[in-house]
Amino acid sequence: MATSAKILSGPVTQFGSDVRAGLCGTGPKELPSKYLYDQLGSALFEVITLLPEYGLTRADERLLRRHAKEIARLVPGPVLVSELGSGSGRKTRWILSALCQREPVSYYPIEISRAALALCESELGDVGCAGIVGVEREYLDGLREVAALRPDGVRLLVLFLGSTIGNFDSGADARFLSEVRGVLAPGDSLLLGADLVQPVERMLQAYDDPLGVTAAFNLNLLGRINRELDGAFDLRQFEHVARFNQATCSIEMHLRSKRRQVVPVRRCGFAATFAAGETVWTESSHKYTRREIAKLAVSCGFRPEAQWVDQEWPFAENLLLAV
Ligand code: AVJ
Repeated sequence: MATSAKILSGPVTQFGSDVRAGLCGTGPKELPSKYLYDQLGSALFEVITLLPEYGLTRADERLLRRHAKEIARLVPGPVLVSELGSGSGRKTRWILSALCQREPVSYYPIEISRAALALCESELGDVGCAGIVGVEREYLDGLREVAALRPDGVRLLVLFLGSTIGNFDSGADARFLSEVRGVLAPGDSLLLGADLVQPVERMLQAYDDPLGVTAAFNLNLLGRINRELDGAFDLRQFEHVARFNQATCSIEMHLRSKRRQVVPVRRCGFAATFAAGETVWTESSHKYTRREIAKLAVSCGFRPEAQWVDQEWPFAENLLLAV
């Protein structure tokens, strides 16, 4: 390569090595969806939650608002609340305020995105009786740290909202929930939000909106590689693709190369080659059935205590008790 003299291998970050692994092999290219959420990506996701075609987040919030009191009643105190992925904190407000009616609550959002943690802390700062401690870690590492802080006699309530569980590959959702269960003690609980199957056209619209916000959210991953790893992606040479994978019952997002191109990622010291039409898989969003969630929970050491489903958008909130 002519430019090889300019290529420097900087410090290898996890992001850098994941990007290299995802773009360099001979098989299908992929990038982990967790990297969609830098500051710009988190802001774009917030806009997605406002799209008429994307009802998921609003359904999640409606359920939490409507059933917060009941949820609080089903989770006897005192509790320490931790959340896997803080999101903006808007949905969590309802649960925290309901629990706070009873006694002061400590809240530990766990998030690898510092931008998301900051949003959440400012959003929830005024929920008077909740002490907020952001934990900048991968989910399980963070949860282990939080569990170690639990005072005697205090139960853990873990929130895993927004159907982030759907982003794990099939099988990986169960492995992840089992690991979460392994950190918990009997009597602790997990509040799990999961998006449900609906007609394919409606699911596709939610991930390929006419305003192009989801396309921007997806393409921003290449922009992030440019910014953080000194990549040379021309975002106009890629397009957003959303498709439904029948076999895994998930909506997949891909980025498709419009032409053959070779793209240096200078900080990682490699260049990725794309054939015309080649795709990079960036996210899977599995859609569940109600029974599937209950079965999954049981197989991972939880007892389903309650399930609430939204009337307008098929989304299920599940209260699971660690047994
Ligand atoms: C926040 C992971 C639940 O999978 O629906 C939204 C992310 N991706 N539009 C989802 C997302 C494209 C979202 N989750």
